[in-house]
Parts: sequence; structure tokens; C-alpha cells
Amino acid sequence: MNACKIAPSLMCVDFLELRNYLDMFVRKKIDYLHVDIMDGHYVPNFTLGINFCETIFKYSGIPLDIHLMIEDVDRYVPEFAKFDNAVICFHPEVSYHPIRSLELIKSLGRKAGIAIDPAVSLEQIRYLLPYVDMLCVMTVNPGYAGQKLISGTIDKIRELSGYIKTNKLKIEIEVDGNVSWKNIPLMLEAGAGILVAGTSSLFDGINPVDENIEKIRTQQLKPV
Ligand code: S6P
Ligand code: MG
Repeated sequence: MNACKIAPSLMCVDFLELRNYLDMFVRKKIDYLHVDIMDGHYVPNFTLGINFCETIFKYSGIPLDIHLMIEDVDRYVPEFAKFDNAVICFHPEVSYHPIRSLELIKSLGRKAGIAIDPAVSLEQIRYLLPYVDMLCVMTVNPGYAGQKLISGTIDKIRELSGYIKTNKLKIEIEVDGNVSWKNIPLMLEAGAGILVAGTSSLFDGINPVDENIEKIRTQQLKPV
């Protein structure tokens, strides 16, 4: 099993401690900062925004993993594409022409991804895959942290991973939602390569976050 990448979910941090967390993420060579962008329409919640992205990227230089949970994707992509090395994911069901949205992201020099709602199947996104750099497989309903895993989603990671290998596509699989100590080995075994770590692991409120980073890095080596 290859080393997995870790993308801390920043909607789960204690904002009063943000600077300390960013310093530590730089020290720990964290791969991505996962930033959830919600508009109160596509999902019934609001979270982080463009100014937040500007602040944390300017300060840390860590590539942003931008998870758009918004309508009107094409209108906002250029705003988020200004962050070097970012990967930008959107939910294809909210774009009239998702291939056009993927091409827009790539034309602006960024990696393009799609986020897959728990109810969306491989069949529904098959024709998008040749244009995709990353799949963000959601294992909870989009909108909130701290939810329970929806059954069947880990099997979907396995199915997608098999499809990617069979078709020799170059796509990384990220998993987002209830990435817990119990679920991490199952998700990795199924083929996930990037873990969005939120309240179920990194920010579990039990151990310090820097120790939890090490725990994830160690845990991935253990057999399921
Ligand atoms: C949810 C969002 C996620 C959450 C993450 C929280 O809509 O896309 O990125 O931040 O799932 O993790 P946890 O461990 O609280 O489920
Ligand atoms: Mg997310």
C-alpha cells in the first residue's frame, strides 16, 4: 500500500488556534489543506470562503484542496484558480456541462476534480473520468462535519479504484467524510490515496493533532 496523503479539513479546526495549526502542518509537511466552500443552496450550510483561502495559502504555502459545494460552479472557478498548485473539486450534478467546468479548471492551470455524492454511481460519472485528476468520494452527505458513514460508499471506492486501474487512468482517489480510526484502514484498502481528516480522526478532541497525524501515518501501515 502506498503512503497516503493527508488533507486536514479546515472547517473542523478551532479558528482561534489557526496560526498554530498552520505552523504545525508546515512542519509536518502536510500534503493539502482541505477547504470546504458551501453556499447555503447546494448544501444547507455555510463554511469557508475565498478570503479564508487567500489568508491560509499566503501564510502556509500548502496546496489547497478546494471542495466546492456550491451552485454556479463556472462563475466562481476563476476566483479559486488563483491559488498555485490547488486542486479544485465540484459536484458535477450542479454543473450543466461538467466537462466544460473541468476544462475551465484545467485551462486556468489547476488540477480538476469531481466530488461524488454518496448517491452518485460510477455509471453517472464515467464519461467525466478522462478529464479528471482527482475523485473526492464522499462517504457522508455533503454539508456537515461529524456525520456517520453511509454504507456502500467504501465499496464504491473499491469499484472506482478498479475502474481507474483497468482503464489506466491517472486519477487520485480522495475520501471525505467520517474518515475515522476504524474506517481509515478500510478506505485505504479499498483504494483511497488522500484522506480528508476531520473530527473523526485528526480533530478527535482526544489526542493532540500533531500526534494524530503521526497516528494516521503509522496506522496506514497496519494490516486491516
Ligand atoms: C462535509 C465536508 C467535509 C467535512 C469532513 C469532516 O460536507 O465536505 O470535508 O469537513 O467530512 O470530517 P468528519 O471526520 O467530521 O466527518
Ligand atoms: Mg469536504
